Amino acid sequence: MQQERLLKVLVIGDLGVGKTSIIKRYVNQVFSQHYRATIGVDFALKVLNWDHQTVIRLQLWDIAGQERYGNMTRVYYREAVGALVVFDMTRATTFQAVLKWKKDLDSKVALGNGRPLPAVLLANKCDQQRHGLCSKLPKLDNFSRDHGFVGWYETSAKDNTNIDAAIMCLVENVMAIDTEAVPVESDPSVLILPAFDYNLKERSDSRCSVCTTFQSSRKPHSEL
Ligand SMILES: Nc1nc2c(ncn2[C@@H]2O[C@H](COP(=O)(O)OP(=O)(O)OP(=O)(O)O)[C@@H](O)[C@H]2O)c(=O)[nH]1
Ligand SMILES: [Mg+2]
Repeated sequence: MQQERLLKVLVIGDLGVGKTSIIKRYVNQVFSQHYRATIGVDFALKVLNWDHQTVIRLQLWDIAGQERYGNMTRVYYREAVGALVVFDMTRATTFQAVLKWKKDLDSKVALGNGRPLPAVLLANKCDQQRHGLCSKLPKLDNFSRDHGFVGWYETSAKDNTNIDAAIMCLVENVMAIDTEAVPVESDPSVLILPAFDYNLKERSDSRCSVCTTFQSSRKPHSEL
């Protein structure tokens, strides 16, 4: 029987680095030189026949790079399972912002097992090799490994270079993660109960980590 999986993937990075263009290239096979800043967030869907048993509904969240939407990212990131972090090879400031975006991501969302979301780094606009800092950019192998990216690619939404490869790399990493690792945002208002160990029933004084704040009115587990 076929199963369907919905994967929410974030596309983040500074203003004008090409996030919308990458998504449009990937989903609609089009590119436009015309720049219109994304307002807040936009969405796109791509259906992938992953294998004989699995259809993936890849939901791409195109997050605006403009600073003014920064305080919304916690909401946008919720329940995401992976991210593309994009910078513009022709603008050094957008590369410097990569770590800011990665930090924002890791501080606001994690997988169910607490691990960071798999993220792939995209050095976009590689068709502009002769402009800006492109030629000065070191190979990003060490950088991406040191900062917890699962991989990195030079991409061009304009020339359709490595867009598919980068997204496939991300999806493969997401799919490789244990299916038990249901993504949840680390929300302090959500109480996650540990598995109950019946062998501990006799030890009425033993403290379970989630109960310590309720010590005064604590009931035995059997009454919960
Ligand atoms: N040469 C070249 N231009 C690109 C490429 N990708 C995007 N652009 C151009 O860069 C500009 C910005 O692209 P967008 O995709 O709108 O950038 P964005 O990251 O979505 O920007 P915000 O929505 O403001 O965060 C547009 O003029 C695009 O045509 C690329 O690979 N090569
Ligand atoms: Mg955009």
